[in-house]
Amino acid sequence: MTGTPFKGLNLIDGLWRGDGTEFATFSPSDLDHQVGTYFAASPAMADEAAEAAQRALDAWSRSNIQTRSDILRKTGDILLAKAQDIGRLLAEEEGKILADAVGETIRAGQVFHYFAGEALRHPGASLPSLRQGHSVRVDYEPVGVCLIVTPWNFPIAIPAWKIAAALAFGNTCILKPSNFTPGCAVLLAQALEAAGLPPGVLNLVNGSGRNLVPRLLARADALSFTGSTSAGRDLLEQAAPTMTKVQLELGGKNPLVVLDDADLDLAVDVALQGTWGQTGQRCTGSSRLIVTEGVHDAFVEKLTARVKALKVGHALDEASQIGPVANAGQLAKDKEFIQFALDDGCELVAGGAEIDVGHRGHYLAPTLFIGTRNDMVLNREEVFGPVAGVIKVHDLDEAIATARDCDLALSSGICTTSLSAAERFRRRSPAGMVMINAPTAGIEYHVPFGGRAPSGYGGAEQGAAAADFFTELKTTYTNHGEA
Ligand code: UN1
Repeated sequence: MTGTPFKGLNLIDGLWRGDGTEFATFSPSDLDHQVGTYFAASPAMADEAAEAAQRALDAWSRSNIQTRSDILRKTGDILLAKAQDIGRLLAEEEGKILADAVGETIRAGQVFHYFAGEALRHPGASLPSLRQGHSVRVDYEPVGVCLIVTPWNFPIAIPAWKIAAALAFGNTCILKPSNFTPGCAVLLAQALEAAGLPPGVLNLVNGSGRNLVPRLLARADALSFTGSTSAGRDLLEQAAPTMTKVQLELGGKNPLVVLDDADLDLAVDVALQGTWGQTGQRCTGSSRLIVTEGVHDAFVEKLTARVKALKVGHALDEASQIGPVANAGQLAKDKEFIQFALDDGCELVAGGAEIDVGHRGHYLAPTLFIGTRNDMVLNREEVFGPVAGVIKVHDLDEAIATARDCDLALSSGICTTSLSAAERFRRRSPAGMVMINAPTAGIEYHVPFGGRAPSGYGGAEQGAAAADFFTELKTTYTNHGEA
């Protein structure tokens, strides 16, 4: 796994710039492997990026929708054509297994194709007026310069779904990706440029979020952010004085309920994928497995065997089912939660420690605790790693009460063969998304995605809902005088 590191520059006003302080990324699968070299933009460069986005806004916001659609479609074509190469860089830098990384790149390509269509279906309406000789029309105008701040866990899909939507509706963008995974953001910006996006419409700045984001935010008209709830709350406070439009996709502590009548094998599959898939590093991942007592022991037995059998390994090793934890900070956090669970007296039935897979990486065995209670730290806070606990309950009502007893409300799931139990759970779940006999993670781009506060704020992303955030309403009354 050697070779020359990928070199990713910043893109400001159509120029690829290698000034700024150099920094490197290393593969979490093999810490001796440097994946990329990047350049942390200076505050002055951030200002230049914001000014470029402001200058480009007038022409782009008035650009022909066919032009926008063509650029988005071509970007999608490029991402799909290069999915193997982009996926490989993603897998090396983030640590998710190659199949998932290629799949995520394909998803990003499809997102661009979807928004190529949305650019043409730009919303708007013309209505009769209550007054004779008048008419009313409702237009959806671009918001302006959109600051896009994205995390490391979906380094191409999340930038794609924010940027594709922003551009479709005539906004310009500044992208500030996670410092752990800037590679895909560079490749995405290159794809947009190759597809014909004019200079300044998308600007990319790498570097310290603490230094750059407040500066960029002060010059932006909107912020779309995906990350932790605490970082989101902080950004919301920063945006308050200027009342800058803010969209936040934040943490989850997603319950998966398994009832006595569930199809047991399906429930085990759903739990396994939703909880440990992508090393548990998804805000939509299941982390509280709430199981009714009739099926509890059988479920735990089957699930434990499957969790123990999961093959953890290098992201590029075809045999791997789960890659490493993405970075040292996240690994330390995962281990801290394992310790909290042990201190609370939970019973460890799988994993619980780092493992040696023959590379110097952040490898943590998929971890499962049983005998946990909903009021324990393990079940209160987002872990964002391959660590989860089972909570035993008596029946559906206790399962619903337990699922609801949580500050976060992103996704929730239930495994049952009872239509009425599923419907009862669906109605009572406070989460923005409910999955029935399906993992809590794994979302589709043509429908709204988002949680309710404090898991989300400012409206959903993707699907038809994307237009709500990336446009501003204007209602026009015309007295044309024609009776
Ligand atoms: C998915 O579940 O397919 O950061 C995507 C996250 C989410 C994306 C989840 N914003 O995990």
